[in-house]
Amino acid sequence: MLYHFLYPLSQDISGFNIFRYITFRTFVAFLIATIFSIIWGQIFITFMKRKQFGQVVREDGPQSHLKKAGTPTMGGIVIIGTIFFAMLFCANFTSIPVLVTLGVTLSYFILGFIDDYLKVLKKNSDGISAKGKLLWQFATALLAGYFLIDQGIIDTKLYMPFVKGPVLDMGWFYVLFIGVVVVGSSNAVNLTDGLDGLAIGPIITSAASLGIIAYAAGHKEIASYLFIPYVENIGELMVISAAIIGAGVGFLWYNSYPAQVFMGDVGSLSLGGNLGIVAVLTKSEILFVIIGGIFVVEALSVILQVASYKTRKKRIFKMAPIHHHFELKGWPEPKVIVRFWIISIFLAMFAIATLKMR
Ligand code: 57M
Repeated sequence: MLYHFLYPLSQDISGFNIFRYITFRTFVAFLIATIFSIIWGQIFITFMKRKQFGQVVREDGPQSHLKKAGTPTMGGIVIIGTIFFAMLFCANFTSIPVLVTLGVTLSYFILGFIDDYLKVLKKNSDGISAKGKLLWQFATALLAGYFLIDQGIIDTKLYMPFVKGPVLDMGWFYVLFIGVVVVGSSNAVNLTDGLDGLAIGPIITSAASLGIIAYAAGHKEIASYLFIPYVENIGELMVISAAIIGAGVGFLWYNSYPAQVFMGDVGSLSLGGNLGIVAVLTKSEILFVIIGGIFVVEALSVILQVASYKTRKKRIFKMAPIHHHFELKGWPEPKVIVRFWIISIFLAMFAIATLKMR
C-alpha cells in the first residue's frame, strides 16, 4: 500500500517520496512483522491449546522429546500470515521477483497446511505421502523456474562464490537445477526443524544474507562493483527478507526453549521454499549452500545415515538428523540450538564477505 497508494501522492506531499525507497519499506516491513507476529502468536497459541491441536511425538525419537507431546504446532500460519500482512503494506507488487517468491511461498504453505491438518487436526499421523509432497514441490518449483527464464527475468547461467562472471550456461537444464535447489531447501529446512528454535535461527540469518545480496544485485552500480549479476527489480526481495526476519523474531519469542509452539510443515516447507527461490532469483544458489550450511549438514546427515544403514546395516550418527546425534551425546537441547545458531551467524557473515572476494 505504501508504494502503490502513498508514494504517488508525493507529487503533492513531498515527504511521501520516502515510500519509494526499498530501505525505508524494509524497515517498516520488519517493524510491522515483529509486532504483528508477537501479538498474533499469543492469540494463536491460546486458540490451539483450547482446541487441543497439539504435536504428536513419535516414540522412537529421543526420550527427552516425549514431554513435548501436545505442544501447539502449525505456528507457520502465524509466520507466513505475518509475512503476507507486512507485504500488503510494504511490497512493490509490480516486481515479478516479488510475485514469484510470494507465489512459491504460498504454494508450499498450502502443501504444508494440508500435511499438518491431516497429521495434527485429523490425527492421521502420515499426512500427505512423501511422493505426493515431492510432486507438489517440484511442480511448483519447475513452473516458477520455467516462467522466470521464459520471461527473461533471470538467465540460465550459474555463478559461484570467489569467481567473477558465470562459470557455466546450463540452458534449459537450469530449470531442473532450480527445482533441485528450491525443493532441496524446503525439505532441508523441514528436517532441521526438530529442536526448539533450531530452524528459525538459520532461517533468520539466511533471509538477512539473501536480502543484502538481493539489494546489491538489484543496484546496477553495486552489482558491477562487486562483479555480481545484476537482476532488475530484485532489490524488492529485501522487503520480503525483512518481513521474514520480523515474523521469525516474533515466532522465536514463543518457539525458544522450552517451545510454546512449533512451526509445523506449514512453516518449514514454505520458508525453505522461499529461501530456495530467493537464492535462485539472486543468482546465488551455490553461495546459498554456505549461507544455509546448517540446513545442508542436517540433510546430508540423513542421506549419509540412511545410505550407511541400507548398505552396511550400521549407523554413522547416534541418530539423524545430526541435531539428535548431539542430543544423544548428552548435549542439553538449548546448547545444541545456540551452537547451531552461532555457526549460522558465522556462515551468513562469511557469505556476505565473499561478495568482495571475486
Ligand atoms: C520433520 N519433524 C520433527 C514440528 C515441526 C527420513 C527421516 C530423517 C525423516 C525425519 C522426519 O520425520 N522429519 C520430519 C522433522 C518433529 O517436528 C514437527 O515437524 C515440524 C517440522 N516439519 O514444526 O511440528 C519433532 O521435532 C521436535 N521439535 C521440537 N521443537 C521444534 O521447535 O522439539 C520440532 C520443532 C517434534 C518435536 O519433538 O515432534 C521430527 O523430528 O520428527 N525423521 C526424523 O527426524 C527422525 N530420525 C530418524 O528416524 N532417523 C533414522 C533414519 C531415518 C535417518 C536414524 O537415525 O536411523 C527423528 N525424529 C523423530 N523421531 N520424531 C528421530 C525419531
